[in-house]
Amino acid sequence: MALSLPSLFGVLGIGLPHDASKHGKLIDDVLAFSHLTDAAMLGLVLLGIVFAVLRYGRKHTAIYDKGEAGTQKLRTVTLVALVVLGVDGGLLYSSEKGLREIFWNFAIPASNLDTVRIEINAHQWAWDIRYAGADRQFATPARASSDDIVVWNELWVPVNTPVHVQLTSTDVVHGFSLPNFRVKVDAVPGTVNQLWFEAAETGVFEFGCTQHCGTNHYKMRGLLHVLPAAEFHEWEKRMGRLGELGFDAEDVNARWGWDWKP
Ligand SMILES: [Cu+2]
Repeated sequence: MALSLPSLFGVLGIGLPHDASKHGKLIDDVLAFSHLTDAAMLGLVLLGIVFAVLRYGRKHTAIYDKGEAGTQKLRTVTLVALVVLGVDGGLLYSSEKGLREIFWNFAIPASNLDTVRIEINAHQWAWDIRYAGADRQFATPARASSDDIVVWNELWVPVNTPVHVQLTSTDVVHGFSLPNFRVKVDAVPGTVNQLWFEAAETGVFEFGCTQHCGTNHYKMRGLLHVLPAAEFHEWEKRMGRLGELGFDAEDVNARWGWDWKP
């Protein structure tokens, strides 16, 4: 393991969770920049205070300064303000760039034929998860689809493939969060929200609810399995067959999916 600040934090058990995603670095870089500039500004302010205390002590008499134009003090204050504006502007720019080009750019998963689409119905206190199966059609109250895969609190996705999630809630606001992939979005009753991510490595990762959604909020902990693509497709086929075995054309309540939102 290369010696870096994140790896050192990992050993100490502090800092961000391991980034297992293709684009998480964009978020981490913005955070690192923010923390470094915060630390630098804090350092400068502390240095100034320590210097003033040591240099002047109790002997110094306060001087009132109105900050007249052209004075050295005003120039210094203007320079500091410009640096702060520059840092904040840089942060705003890189955050917006990452969001618009990647995280909120749903044209990326939409234009990839391999993208795995998942619908999630959050409720107190579990995640109902639905995959469309081989026919790529989600079961809706208006349309039966016999091979949908429905699972609880566990997600399976292929590595190096976009995963596009649309989700809603049937009771209160829940928050769907995948810390290892640096994405999260709220599940809100009456509306469908979405996120997408791409796993860069296989493994098992946690996801959870980030809104305190009631007494048993803690139960909304789930596992995300990232599999090699071939293994994922095997899983998909096997689960699709299981879905067909349990399919009941009369059971409209089981068809809680919706037409995929473009
Ligand atoms: Cu919740």
